[in-house]
Amino acid sequence: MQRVVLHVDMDYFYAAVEERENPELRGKAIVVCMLSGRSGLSGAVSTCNYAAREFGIRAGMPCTRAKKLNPEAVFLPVRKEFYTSVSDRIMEILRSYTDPGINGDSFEQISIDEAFLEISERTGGDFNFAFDLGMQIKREIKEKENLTCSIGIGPNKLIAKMASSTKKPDGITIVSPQELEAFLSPLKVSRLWGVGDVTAKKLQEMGIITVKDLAEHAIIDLISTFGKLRGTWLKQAAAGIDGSPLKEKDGSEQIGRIATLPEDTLDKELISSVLERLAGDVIDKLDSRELSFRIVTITVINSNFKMYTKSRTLNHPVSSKEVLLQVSGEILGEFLSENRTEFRRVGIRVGGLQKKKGQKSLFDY
Ligand code: DGT
Ligand code: CA
Ligand code: CA
Repeated sequence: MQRVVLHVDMDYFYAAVEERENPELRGKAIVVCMLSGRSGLSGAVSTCNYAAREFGIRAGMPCTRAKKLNPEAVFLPVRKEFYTSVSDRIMEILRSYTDPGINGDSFEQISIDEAFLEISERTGGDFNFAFDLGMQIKREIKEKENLTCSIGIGPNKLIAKMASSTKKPDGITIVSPQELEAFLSPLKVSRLWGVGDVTAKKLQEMGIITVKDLAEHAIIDLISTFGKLRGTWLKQAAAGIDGSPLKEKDGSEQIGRIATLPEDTLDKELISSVLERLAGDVIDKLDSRELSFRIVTITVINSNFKMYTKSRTLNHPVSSKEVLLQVSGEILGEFLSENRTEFRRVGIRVGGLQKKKGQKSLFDY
C-alpha cells in the first residue's frame, strides 16, 4: 500500500494562543518575548504573529530591536506551561486521527507545536482521502481550540514536513508521489529538512544550489565530501526518498482503544461494559509486548462531539486488568458526576509504558 504521512505545524503558536486568550489583541502585532528578568525588554523574541512579521520582526531577535521595528506592537512574556497544556490537548486530537493497531508507532510529536501522523491505512494510500482528513483535522482544531495550523501530506516524513511549511498560515499542501519531482526540483537545498547552513554552504561550493542539482550529482562525489552515511542520505533526500518510521518520544508511547456506545447515554453500567471490553483489548496488547503501564487516561466524547479527557498516574507500573478497570471506573464516576450531556464515545488509554518486571497485584497498587 502507498504510504501516507501527515505533518501538522501550528501557526505562530505562542502568539496565536495569546491572541485567542485576549480577543482585544486581534489584528494587532503581537510579540511573545523570553524576558531575561533584568530590565524592561531585555531578552529575545520567542515568536510573533503575522501582523508583527510584516514589520520584519522575527523569532530570536532582541526584543528591543523588535520594539524599534514596531513601537505599537504588544509585547507579552512567554507562558510556557500554559502553551504546553494547549499543546497537550491538540496532540490528543491529532493522535485520534492516526492509524490504529499498526505495527510500530503511528504518532510522533516533534516539538510543542508539531507532529507526524501515519495515515496510510486509514486513507488506503489515497491522497484525496488524505486531503479530506487534513481538512477535518484543521476544522476540529479550529472548533475545539480556536487555533489554525498548516498541514503537509506526503509519501514520507521528509516530504510531509517540507510540504507543511509551503503554505502558511492555515494552509494544506499535498505532495503525492506523482507530484514529488516537480515539488522538490526547484527548491534550494537548504529547504531540505535536515540540511543546515553548513551543509548548504559546502554544497554550494560544489555548485549544487537546487534539489535538482543535488539529485543529479554523482553520489560518489557526495560520499567523498560528506562520508558514506550523510552522502547517501543527501542523494536519497534529493529524490524525496525517506523510509524512516514514526517514533514516539521515549516513554510517551500509549496504547488505547476507543469505541462508539450503542446509544448516547449516561448509564454507568452500559458505559462500563464497553470500557471493560476496550480495557481487555488494551491488556491483550500490553501482554503480547510484555509491557506494564503507569498512566490511565479515559476519553469521552459527548453527543455534541465535545471531547474530555482525564488521567490518573499510579505509584507503580502495573499490568493487571483489575487495576485498569478499577481506575477507569473511578475516572468514569467523576465524569458522570460532572456531565449532564450524554456520552457518545468512550476511550481508554494507558501510558508510561515499560517492560514488565514481575507482576504487581492489586494489593501492591
Ligand atoms: P509558524 O510555524 O511560522 O507559523 O510560527 P511559530 O511561532 O509556530 O514557529 P515555530 O513552529 O518555529 O515554533 C513554535 C513555537 O516555538 C513558537 O510559537 C515559539 C517557540 N519558538 C520558536 N522559535 C523560538 C526561538 O527562537 N526562541 C524561543 N524561545 N522560542 C521559540
Ligand atoms: Ca509553528
Ligand atoms: Ca514548529
